[in-house]
Amino acid sequence: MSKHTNMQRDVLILNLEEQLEGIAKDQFGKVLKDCTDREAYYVLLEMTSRLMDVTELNNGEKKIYYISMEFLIGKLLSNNLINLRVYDRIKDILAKNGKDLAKIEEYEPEPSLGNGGLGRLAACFLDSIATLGLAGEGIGLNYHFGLFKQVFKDNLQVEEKNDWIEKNSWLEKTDTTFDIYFGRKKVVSRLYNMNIVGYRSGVNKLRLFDIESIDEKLVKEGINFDKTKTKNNLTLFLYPDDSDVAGNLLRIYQEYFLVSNAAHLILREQKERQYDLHELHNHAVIQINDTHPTMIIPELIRILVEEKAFNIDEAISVVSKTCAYTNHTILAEALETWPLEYLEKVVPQLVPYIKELDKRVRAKYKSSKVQIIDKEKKVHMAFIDIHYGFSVNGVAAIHTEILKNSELKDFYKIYPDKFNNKTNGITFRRWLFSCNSPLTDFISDVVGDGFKKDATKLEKLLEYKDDRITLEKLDEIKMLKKKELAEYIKEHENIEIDPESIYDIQVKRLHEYKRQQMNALYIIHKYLEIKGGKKPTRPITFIFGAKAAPAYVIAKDIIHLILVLQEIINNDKDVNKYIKVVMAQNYNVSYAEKLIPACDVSEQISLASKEASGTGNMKFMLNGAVTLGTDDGANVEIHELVGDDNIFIFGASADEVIKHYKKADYVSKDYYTKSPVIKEAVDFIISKKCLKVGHKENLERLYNELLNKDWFMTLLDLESYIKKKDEIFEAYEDRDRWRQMMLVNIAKAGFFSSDRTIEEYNRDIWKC
Ligand code: 9GP
Repeated sequence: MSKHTNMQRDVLILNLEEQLEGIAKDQFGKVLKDCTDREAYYVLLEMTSRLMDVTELNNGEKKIYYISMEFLIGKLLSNNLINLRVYDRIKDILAKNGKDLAKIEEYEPEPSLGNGGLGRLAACFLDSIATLGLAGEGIGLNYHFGLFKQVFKDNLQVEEKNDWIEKNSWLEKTDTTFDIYFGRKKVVSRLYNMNIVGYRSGVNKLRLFDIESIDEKLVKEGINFDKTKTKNNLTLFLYPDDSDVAGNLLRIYQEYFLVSNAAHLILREQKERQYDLHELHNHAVIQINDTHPTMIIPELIRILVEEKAFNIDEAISVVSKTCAYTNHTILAEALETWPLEYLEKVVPQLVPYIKELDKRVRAKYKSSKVQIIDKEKKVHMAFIDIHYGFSVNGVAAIHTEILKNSELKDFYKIYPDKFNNKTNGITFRRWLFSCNSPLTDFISDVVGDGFKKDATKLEKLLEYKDDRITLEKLDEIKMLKKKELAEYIKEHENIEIDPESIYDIQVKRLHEYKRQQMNALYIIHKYLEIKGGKKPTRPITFIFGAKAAPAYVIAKDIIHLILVLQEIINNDKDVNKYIKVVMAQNYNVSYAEKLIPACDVSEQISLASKEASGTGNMKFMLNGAVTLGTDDGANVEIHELVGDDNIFIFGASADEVIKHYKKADYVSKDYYTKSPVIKEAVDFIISKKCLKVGHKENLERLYNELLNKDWFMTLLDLESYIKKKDEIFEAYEDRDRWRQMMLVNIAKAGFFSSDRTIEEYNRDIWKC
């Protein structure tokens, strides 16, 4: 950081109070004390922006461009204050003026730019890239209504538009516009910037592209709009319904809009810095986040050939050395394949280049399994990334092994050196310092501040594993967070929960492979046990948070079942003393920040082999929750780190599951018929009790799905899940052991800092 900027910052920080008063006076003609919380929020927004303006941009000869359809950044105020190192002082000044930062923050709208783990990971990465002082940018889209807002009506999920953009926000409108062509059709884009400030470091930018001709009025009811009006709808929603052709085409429009803007931006920057484009790979590295931005490869090649006088060999060579691909799932739904016909309709100018890339592969490799365009004329986007990128990485050790040995094994044979693993991580700035300041302060008191820069220093906590006072304090902090959550849930869901109960939490996207339905079946089992006279030792609160994709029918049926159970159980006087169910409405980052610090049991129960990594599992562990999970994704690494004594693992292994798929020998009905426990729980879904409060159509469909399809083998693991879950609840009663487990989980979480992950990306892939 230059001396000049340093000085400006120091002056601002020295006069924080004066500055805040000045802004309050200018904006609202009041002293800070008299401002409402909403006004105070705008004062802080302005103050933070000023501080960021005098923080130097991270700079370097080579820049990282992280292109992603999603950036689930969450609210930014607290995080920015933490990273700018003024959080405590601002809190004190506010307190002096009778204000509470937590209340003020409630007025910050949460940006709706992401869906789940993929987008949240991108946000953590931006934080870590900036923190490590690397020059790096996120490139994404500025969705006006983003991912839908979830409301529950009649025990069903209803989707509403999420109107999050305010006039006064972190978004800064720039003068940059580009002409983007879809064949001969032109649209004009506009660039918006958001500052991403690193912890004790410089600033980077998140670049968000919008369309000038957007028309919000297209959205009439809920989240419905005319999908064919591309000139006006491109940046309305993230993941608009793609269950029909128009929806598919719209996705392609969005993806091309994203990458064409990215290509323009990157090449413009190269020109401004007077770099030779033949050396692009020495000055830029493009990380392709899942297959959505894959078209950046043919698009860059096209521009280099058509506008920069490259020959095709040169263009392919330099682009291949610049682009790297991260795979975030083995599920087919995110390994996109587009009919060539659709690409011809939307981006005809790109098709000759895709065909050329395909032709070159065909000339070299005969196997039909590695061809970009298959016999049905479908374009396999991931295959473009693998053939024409220089790195392919998975996001947890087991996931990368599955890619190498199973899903992408034909590619691994061709390009063994391209494959590498980068186990995901989370930013501790948000998932500890900001969401759990009592725990952060306590850890600082015990082991010093070192862990704030080097997360592995958390291991020092292990020295206190037998220290009663430390363990009791951990428990006290957990209780404090559980009480805060109870108040929040009372206010937002109108459900009373008991902080003395065990909080068992499953929050993540709703998907059959994540098996929220298995958790629901356990709850039914418990309910029936209580009805039969077997009471749990201590009350349990089962908490869920999940959005289902609007067109994903079974996922919505699962939400329906959980809401039905919530109604039945919470209103049953014989039962609600012992168990309660909470389905949090509109689960998002802000809600996660309240749930995670309060959790006792972290549910990570995906069908082994299907969860690429998971990152919620890391956040829970860091906040002292104990994992109940399968040996899947990053759970495997958590298991290795904390050891058998500090985690509860159950269910079929990834190898067993993969064998079942290969042999196609899993029949869910066999498990149902053989086990009275399973039968009783599954039958309850269509019992009179459920049908009285729920909808026949939804409940019967779910029942039939479980019995006749059950693609993600819920019934295979249900009995071992019930057994392990009973065990973990029993373990909670041994308070000394539980507290030690909490401590070990926190102490071992350092590995999962996204600073470590980004260091590895930079060491092995980006080399900045
Ligand atoms: O489902 C994976 C999740 O396991 C992983 O943690 C996350 C970040 O790598 O990506 C998710 N994938 C997607 O959301 C879509 O591929």
